[in-house]
Parts: sequence; structure tokens; C-alpha cells
Amino acid sequence: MSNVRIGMVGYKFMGKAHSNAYRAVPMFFPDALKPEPKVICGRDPQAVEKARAQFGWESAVTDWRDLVSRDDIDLIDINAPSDAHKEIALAAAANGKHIFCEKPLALNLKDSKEMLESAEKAGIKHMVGFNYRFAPAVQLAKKLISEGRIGKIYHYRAWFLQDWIIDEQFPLVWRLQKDIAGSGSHGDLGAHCIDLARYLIGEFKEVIGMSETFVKQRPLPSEMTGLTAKGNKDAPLGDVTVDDATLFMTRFESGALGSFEATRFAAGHRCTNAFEINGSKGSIKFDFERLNELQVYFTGDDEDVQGFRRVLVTDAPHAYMDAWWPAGHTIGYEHTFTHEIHEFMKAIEEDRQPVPNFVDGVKCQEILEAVDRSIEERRWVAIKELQE
Ligand code: SOE
Repeated sequence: MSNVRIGMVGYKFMGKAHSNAYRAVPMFFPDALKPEPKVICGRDPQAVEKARAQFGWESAVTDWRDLVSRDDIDLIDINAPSDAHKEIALAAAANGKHIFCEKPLALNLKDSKEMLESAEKAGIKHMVGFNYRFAPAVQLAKKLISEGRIGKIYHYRAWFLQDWIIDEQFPLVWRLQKDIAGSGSHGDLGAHCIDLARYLIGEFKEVIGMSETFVKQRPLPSEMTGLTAKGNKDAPLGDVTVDDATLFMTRFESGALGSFEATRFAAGHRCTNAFEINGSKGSIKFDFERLNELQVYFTGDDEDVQGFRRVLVTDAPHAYMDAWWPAGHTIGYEHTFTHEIHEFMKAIEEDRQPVPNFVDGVKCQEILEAVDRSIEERRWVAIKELQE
């Protein structure tokens, strides 16, 4: 196979991010298989046709059922709202298509397990969209930890802060409806923090959390709108059925202690996805708003120059950077998706599963649900309980 022919379901925020990556991969990573953006799918014929022309897909369809069985498609990309993931993924797997699915993998743990089982049974390659793993600075953090340069890890602190729903008139978009989104800040933002923690320092052992829905009712939107929707104060109100903020503490299998905070109510924070890790030999700090930097502290530095150093992660020794620009030239959010798709193309070429895949999607969902259970039952919940 020389090209991987893509059929993509969804054409909004993530559809745009993925389309951009499919176009960028052959230009910047010409060594691996080439993704070929063939068919884009969405329910609204005019809107999907507009996206097709703008994002550069060959053709557009309005029913994903027509897409998953086509002979001229090798990989199905699912970036429609979360309630659509499972049905499309099961059908795609049954038709032998590889799958790239946005996070969170499904509405709940049960559905995510079903998706994993069907993918394994079909023998297809599957990937879940935890794109922040693919920031070169995050990869450098992983390298430093794996090489033992931070020592034994004691603390993992993560926070993902946004502020796009602080206005009480902001409409009840799909991301605020449990039956469509699965959960609120927890599954949307907390899922990224959980995945990064698993990637960087390993598995969670037990959790205890708390959450709040600060604004319980919001104006109903007139259409399926997203993050940039505008409120209409005269519209009838509907119930918000997801969390606005979820916080939890954890103990990792390694013995490290962790704290996590995901909220859409942190005024001034547009997209602060950050973590800090403290070990016996040093510390690491990352903040997505400064994507090209990693702050690193080593206890072994001479006393008179000790302090956090700012490493600009833009040069050839850093992951993926030799494919981009000369040393010191920065990259952005969209590059995380390009790296992610590149990894998927390489995995198909080498006939192995890409990482993160549906196994990681399920493990993340276990932790999300363990936190939910701990909130409901007001107690510590062992992750093992969810695996029984
Ligand atoms: C919206 O909250 C959002 O776009 C998430 O859905 C993404 O996964 C995250 O990367 C940024 O914020």
C-alpha cells in the first residue's frame, strides 16, 4: 500500500485540525505512507460541501454508513461529537478499516471497551486522539523521565483550565449535554491530563474527586454550535447535564502522588494545559500556552546556578523538529496533530499498533469513571474496581 485513503466523519474544529494534518504529513514527513484525504462526511449537505472545498477533500457524503463500507477507503477518522463514536467505530472495524478516533474514546467505559474489542477482533490498527503527547516538549519530558534524569518521581500536578463558558448566557451547546458529550470538563480536558500522566509516569492506582456544575441552566442554542457560540438571552433554558469543573487526587502505582484540575471557569485561561513533575533529581514544568518550552530543574546543578532553566524545544535533537524549520523556529498546536497522523502512518507501514490506541482510550475512561464513582460515593476508588 502506498497511500492510506482517508474517509473522515466530522468537519468542524477537529475536522479542520485533522484535515490540516493530512495535508501537512506528506510534505514534512515524506518518508512514511502518505495519507490521502478522499471523502469527508457530515450531516448538513451545504456545510460539509463547504468544508470539502475549503479543506481540500475529493468528495463529500452526508451518511457515514455510505463511507465505512467503501472499497476505496482504508482508514476512518471519527471526529464527530462523542455520542457518534461507538456506532461508527464498530461499523468501520466490521468493514476492516483502520480507525483514528478523537478523545474521549466513547461516552462511557462500557462503550469504549466494546470499541476496543471490535477493533482487536477485526485486526485493524486503531488510534485515539490524545494529541498533546506529540508536542516535542512533552516528548522531551518523557525522555528525561525515562532516562532517569529526574530521578524517582514524587509528585505529578496537572491542570487544564479554560474560560469559554463563564458567561451564564453562553448557550447549551452539545459539549454541555451528557448524552452527547459523555461528560464536561472532566472528559474533555481532564482526559488529556490523565493521558499525559499515564504516558509520562505510569498507571493510576486510586482516585478521589469532586466536581461542580456552577451554571445549572443555559439558553438553548438554535443550531448545533461549538466553542464560539453566541448566547441569546431570550431563548428558553435547558439543563446543563455535565460538570463545569472536576478536581481529583490520585496515588499512582509507583507511589507518586498526583493532583488534577479541569475547569471551564478559570477566567483568563483560554487553554492552559499544564503539568509539573517533581522527582528526586529535579523537576519539569510544561504549559501548552508556551508549547515550545520545557522548564527543567536539576538538583545536581552547581549551587550557585541552581534554578529552573527554560529549554527551547525547537532544535533537531528534539522529537520531530528535524522535519520542520532551522533551529529556534517555533511550531504550534496544529503540529501536534501532524505528528500524531505521521505516527499512525508509520504504524500502518510497519504493521504494528500506533500509540496511543484504543487500549489507552479505555484506560483513560477507567480513570474518568473511577473519579465519577468516587464523587458519587464520596470515597477513594481503586482503578481495579473498574477492571473487575
Ligand atoms: C475544548 O474544550 C477543547 O478544544 C478540547 O475539546 C480539546 O480536546 C482540547 O485540546 C482543547 O480544548
